[in-house]
Amino acid sequence: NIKGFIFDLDGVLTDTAEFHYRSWQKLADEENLNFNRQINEQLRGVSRMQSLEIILAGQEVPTAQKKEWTDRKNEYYQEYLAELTKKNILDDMEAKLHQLKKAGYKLAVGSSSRNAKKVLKNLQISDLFDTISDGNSVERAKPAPDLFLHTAEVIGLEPAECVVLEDAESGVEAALAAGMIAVGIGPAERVGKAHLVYTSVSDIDFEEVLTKI
Ligand code: G16
Ligand code: MG
Repeated sequence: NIKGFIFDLDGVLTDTAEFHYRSWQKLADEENLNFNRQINEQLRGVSRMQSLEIILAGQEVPTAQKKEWTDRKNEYYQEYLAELTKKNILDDMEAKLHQLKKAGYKLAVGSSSRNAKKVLKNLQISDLFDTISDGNSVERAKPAPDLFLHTAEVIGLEPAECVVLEDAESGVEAALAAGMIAVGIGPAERVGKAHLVYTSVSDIDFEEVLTKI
């Protein structure tokens, strides 16, 4: 019996992936690190430091240097966030959120991003959610189930009562590990392990989600 929906942020409610990409690319160009759009695809849903580790691909770098690089990347990212507005909400997601809320479902955000609250504020949809869990909420990032389990606990639901919407492989894995229903958004190669898959955000049909699972 589904009582709530937990939304990933980047790639589900908004497309900040492009801003993450440009910020990493700028850092990579400055520091002569190998990076491109293809590598960026692997960073979907992955925490900031883990993203740098993927870019470094085993290259050893002192901890202080890594910290300075991730801080700098985040400064570039925050410059993009300053331009973020309501227009950046993906498709008809806001209307869909209002419908679910009206129907009595609990709504939450479960994002790996430490900037999630700022992003939601700029999108002007913070008030729609009963709770917002982000990269600061738990120690272990996706694919660990911790973030989603924490979110369910805060809104007072059992894992099996929650549906998670995710665009990242690591996020789908986290939802499944948490014992929740996973709805994947994107190509099957990426989110095919989910219970139900939609190609894009605009294809999501919540009536169908509720009847099919
Ligand atoms: C998002 C993005 C990731 C990003 C991560 C951390 O996760 O998909 O690419 O690396 O947040 O972001 P920050 O550097 O802002 O803490 P999600 O879970 O919302 O898709
Ligand atoms: Mg995502």
